[in-house]
Amino acid sequence: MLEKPASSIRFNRILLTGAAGNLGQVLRPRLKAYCSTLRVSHRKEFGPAHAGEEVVIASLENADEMMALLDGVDAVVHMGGVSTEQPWEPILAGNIVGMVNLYEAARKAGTKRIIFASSNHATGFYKQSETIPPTVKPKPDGFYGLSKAFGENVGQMYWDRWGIETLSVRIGSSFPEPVDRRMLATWLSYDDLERVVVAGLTAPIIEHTVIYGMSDNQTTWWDNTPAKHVGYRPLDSSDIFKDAAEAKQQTIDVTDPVAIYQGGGFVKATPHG
Ligand code: 15L
Repeated sequence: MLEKPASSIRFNRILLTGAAGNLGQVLRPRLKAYCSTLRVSHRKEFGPAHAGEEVVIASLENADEMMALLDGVDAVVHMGGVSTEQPWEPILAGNIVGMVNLYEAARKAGTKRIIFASSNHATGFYKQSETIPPTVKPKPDGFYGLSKAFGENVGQMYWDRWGIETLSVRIGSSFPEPVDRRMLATWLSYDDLERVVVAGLTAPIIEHTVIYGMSDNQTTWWDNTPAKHVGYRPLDSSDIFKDAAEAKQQTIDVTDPVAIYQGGGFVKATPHG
């Protein structure tokens, strides 16, 4: 958790979707410092509100529930939806229909800014031998990555047509520490996750910007230079975990697509039947 200046409150109400998910749970105690009220939502019951919070149960695919969820919301941190490769139906409901429902509700509620948890899997079929900027065309590595590329386009369209600003954060691997060699390149520490979200919430102008959610790792496949105007500067690095990660994974099959493409195991995931 980062130290906050006394004057860090900038919003009346922030909505955090997917508040009971892995990264939602990380952000929930951290976002409270930036708003008078933090509205936290999830599709199922997930316990009581903490001080300064409102709990709302809502499904992304239910347009009426999303309208009620966005009522009175100034800014959204959208961590909800499907976060792994899965069959098409849940991805269609949560990440395609749900994304449009979220933005339609935001438009009608007058919400001005959204931080969208996109994913590196929107560009998972670029090679690990490349270093790409966030401006490259998407190369999704499955239905999940495809839905994230769609989500980024939703953010673009709602900026161009309706003036809602979005920071699409192509999150790498946000875990307590990198657990394999791939994550030495893709790791995003929890403190840097907070930094990139807060940068997106507080930068004066975002329009629709795409950025990779990555720490300051020595090995990297992503060059965030085109998104420098967001003001995100990572302060953590995977380097201190390098020896441990390499010891855990002593050999690599360089002919395996998992080791060739940035998406790693997602490029071979087959939950599609
Ligand atoms: C993601 O988008 C997933 O949500 C997360 O669970 C990780 O697997 C991550 O990508 C990754 O690429 O490591």
